[in-house]
Amino acid sequence: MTSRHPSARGRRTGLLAATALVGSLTAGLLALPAHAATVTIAAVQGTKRLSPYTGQQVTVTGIVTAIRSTGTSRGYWIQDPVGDGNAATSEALFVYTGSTTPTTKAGNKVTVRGTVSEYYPGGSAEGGQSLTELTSATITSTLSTGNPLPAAFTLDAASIPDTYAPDAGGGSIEGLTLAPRRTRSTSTSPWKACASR
Ligand SMILES: [Ca+2]
Repeated sequence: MTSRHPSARGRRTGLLAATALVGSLTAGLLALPAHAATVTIAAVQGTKRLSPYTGQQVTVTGIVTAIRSTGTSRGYWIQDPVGDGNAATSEALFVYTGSTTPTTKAGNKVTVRGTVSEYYPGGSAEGGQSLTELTSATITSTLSTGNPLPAAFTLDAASIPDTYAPDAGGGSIEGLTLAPRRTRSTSTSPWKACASR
């Protein structure tokens, strides 16, 4: 005998199926990558040691200035030719591609989506400074090619804070007396570790 009204068991099965469907949809939505904020390279670099976007996916645009095509730390640099007028923020950013040779070329204006990461040569435990870079990156658009490269910036005593550019009277800093304020020991050379990356 059939009934026009679903049985209690049928209603329960339907509810379970609907619940499962909602659960699947929710899980699918949660699995989608977070929206990549479109920001400037200067914003990614920030004014402090670590990027305010560390761990987040961002989209940036810049002109490719150089390619590193050998080793296991390949990638390319992009630079904002305009900048934000703030000397405390870098206008360039390294896009890490691992062992994959970048296919883009210097002079290309590209839009890149990737995850902001802080890379510590030798590991964070070594105490060195990190390099802010993009990882797991994809060039989503090449806007133009053959762009002139941003002018080179000369690093000299006037462009570096005195703290980091001691005055050696015009000579080498090799002869200056060190004045360490704390001690630490290390068994691994960060340079060796960096070279072996
Ligand atoms: Ca800047």
